[in-house]
Amino acid sequence: MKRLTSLGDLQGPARKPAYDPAAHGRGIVHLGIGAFHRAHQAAMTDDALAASGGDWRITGVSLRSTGAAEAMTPQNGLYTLIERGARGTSARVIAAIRDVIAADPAATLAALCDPLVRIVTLTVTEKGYGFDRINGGFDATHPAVRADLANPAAPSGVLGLLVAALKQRRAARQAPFTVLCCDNLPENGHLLRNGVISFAAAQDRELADWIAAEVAFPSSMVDRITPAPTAETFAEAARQTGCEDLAAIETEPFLQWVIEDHFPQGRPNWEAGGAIFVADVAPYERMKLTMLNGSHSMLAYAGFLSGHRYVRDVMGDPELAALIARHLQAAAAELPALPGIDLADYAQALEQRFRNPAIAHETYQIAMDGTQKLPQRIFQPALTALHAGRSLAPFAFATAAWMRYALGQDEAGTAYALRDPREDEITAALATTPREAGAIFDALSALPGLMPDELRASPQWRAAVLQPLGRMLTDGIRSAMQHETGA
Ligand code: CS2
Repeated sequence: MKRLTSLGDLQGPARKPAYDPAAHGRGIVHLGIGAFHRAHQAAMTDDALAASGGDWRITGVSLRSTGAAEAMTPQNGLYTLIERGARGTSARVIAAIRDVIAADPAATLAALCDPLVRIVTLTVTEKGYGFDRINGGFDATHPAVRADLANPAAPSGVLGLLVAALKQRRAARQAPFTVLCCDNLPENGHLLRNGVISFAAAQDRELADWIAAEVAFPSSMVDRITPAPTAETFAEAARQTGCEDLAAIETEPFLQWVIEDHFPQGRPNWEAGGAIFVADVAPYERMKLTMLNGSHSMLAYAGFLSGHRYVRDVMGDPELAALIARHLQAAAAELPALPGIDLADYAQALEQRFRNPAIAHETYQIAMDGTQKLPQRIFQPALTALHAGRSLAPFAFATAAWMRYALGQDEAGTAYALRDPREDEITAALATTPREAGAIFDALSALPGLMPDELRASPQWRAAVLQPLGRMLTDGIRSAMQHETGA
């Protein structure tokens, strides 16, 4: 079968872009060109190009791996986006990505310095930045941050590249780009702004002041459940396009992007793809992080330990489904009212999405990077529940499930990798710890910067986590879940 290389190759039902890609120049550099970007921002940019044109095609950057470039470069950036829902499957070919740079810091820096680039978007995952999440600013022990601090003229990490590019643009009297974070972090624009400014200040105070005055860092909330592609994804892409497509991605029909409208150098007409522009994204982000992502993390750990490979299987397990409903309700209770949003409806829509029978989303995929995810997903609402005197049980159960998961061995004794950037620290902390709930809680909650001090110091919280964790260790995850649900 012929490889997908141009829109003229397409044969089959997949929808084609409604514009001529060659007629549009580049305006965006995206750092972190994985499945999520291809299912989300690139699709919305494709809609914007079709509706309103503009020079907004994307240079995609993979900072370390070469897989995306190997798949996309021979295809001139084209790929099939497959949407799978309970009502069937549809596909479209996306042409918004102009080229891909892989593991090439010098080429990335050059792209960031192109005066035509007006926006830099990012999906590098929570661990990719090197933020100091407790004190703000950057974490000097993060490997990429450490390397770039030592050698700021030849950076390879996110903060180093952004600061070096802004420095060059300032020296050349070019306008800066707008920096748009699209990772699942609370107030992600502020976090990134603080990280970039403090990293710049470590080398050049004037540069830091210029960035503070001139560069926009809008926050954004992104949402689309996107599993890693499988052989079935590529087979479906071939049916849909008549071509071999090694960059194909599959995702759910749902798509949401809420963005602060602060783009001094202009932006694509992302509204055409359904983006919503608001003055303050923070409450939307909190809603999504604590309800969708919080219940996702809980179901990932408890589901994985119960032997469920996919989220849809978790939803078919009555005890887990009840725990998810309970978690969603508890998370909603910790949120401020959002005009126009009914949180009960939002919860119901999430359960529906998790149930999607056509999406094979692995619990093991969601379980990765727990130390980077739990603070905003679980500990933040746990802390507000503690302050308000509301039940801690749902958040404590999720934390216990993560702690049980962190032992790295399932109930049948099979070992698995945690796939967490702090895996070595976790393993070291647990190596000398007896298999007892209190000892495990103490060892893991002592990981620096993980659990807010106030929560860690609360005897009520400790007791709330120890109950289910103790049951998981002595009677197993099923019995702990039954106890929670009263089954
Ligand atoms: C998931 C998210 O892997 C995870 O941690 O919770 O990737 C989730 O699927 C997305 O945020 C949905 O928008």
